[in-house]
Amino acid sequence: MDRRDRRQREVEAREAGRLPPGQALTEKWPVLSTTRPPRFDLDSWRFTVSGLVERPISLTYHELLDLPQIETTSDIHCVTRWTKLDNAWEGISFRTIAEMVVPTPEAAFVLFRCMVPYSSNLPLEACLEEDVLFAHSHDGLPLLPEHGWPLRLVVPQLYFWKSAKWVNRVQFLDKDQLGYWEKTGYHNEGDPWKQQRRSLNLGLRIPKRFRDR
Ligand SMILES: Nc1nc2c(c(=O)[nH]1)N[C@H]1C(S)=C(S)[C@@H](COP(=O)(O)O)O[C@H]1N2
Ligand SMILES: [Mo]
Repeated sequence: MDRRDRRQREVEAREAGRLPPGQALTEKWPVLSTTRPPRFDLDSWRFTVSGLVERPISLTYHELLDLPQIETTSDIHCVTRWTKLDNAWEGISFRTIAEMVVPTPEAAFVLFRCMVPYSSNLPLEACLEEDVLFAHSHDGLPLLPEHGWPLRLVVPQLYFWKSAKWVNRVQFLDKDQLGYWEKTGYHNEGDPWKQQRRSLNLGLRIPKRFRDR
């Protein structure tokens, strides 16, 4: 695809209302990671869900793949201003996991932890959107290690930093606990359509009426 085609696609995406403000279209799939992919042994790898749930689980990769699988197609919006349309994901719906563990009535937030020092946080309600999943495949192929294999979270409605790669621990909580980027001042919500890129209320003393969260 040459540059004019790309421009044209971008114009079309914008007109179709698929490009959030401040975003540019990319055909490539950039890698954005604070670390290298982890080295690990898939046989001893476990996916654990704990915290405010009635039935905590610890699943092997095999057990995870035996759960009902879903396929979704969604767009990626990275806060560094690239958008990649029409990503076909395959994996396990967050809803499936939630049904297995049964969150207690107090559970209102979820913290996603990884095999590397990275985390992201979300309200439980946001996790229960239909197209939120733990993905192992993208466009029909297993994820590459740098894109999060063996398992990554995908939260299409929010900036992609929420979509933790190499996710292996999920904690249901009553109080919100900030993730890796949220702690450094990224917006806690991260809605690309509202350009919720950074939060104004960390580090700086900004009067409450000017804060965006
Ligand atoms: N474990 C982990 N997950 C992560 C990140 C990271 O550095 N480590 N980066 C986040 C950010 S900022 C983005 S934009 C996406 C990038 O995913 P990609 O490298 O597959 O494009 O992963 C998110 N999940
Ligand atoms: Mo990002």
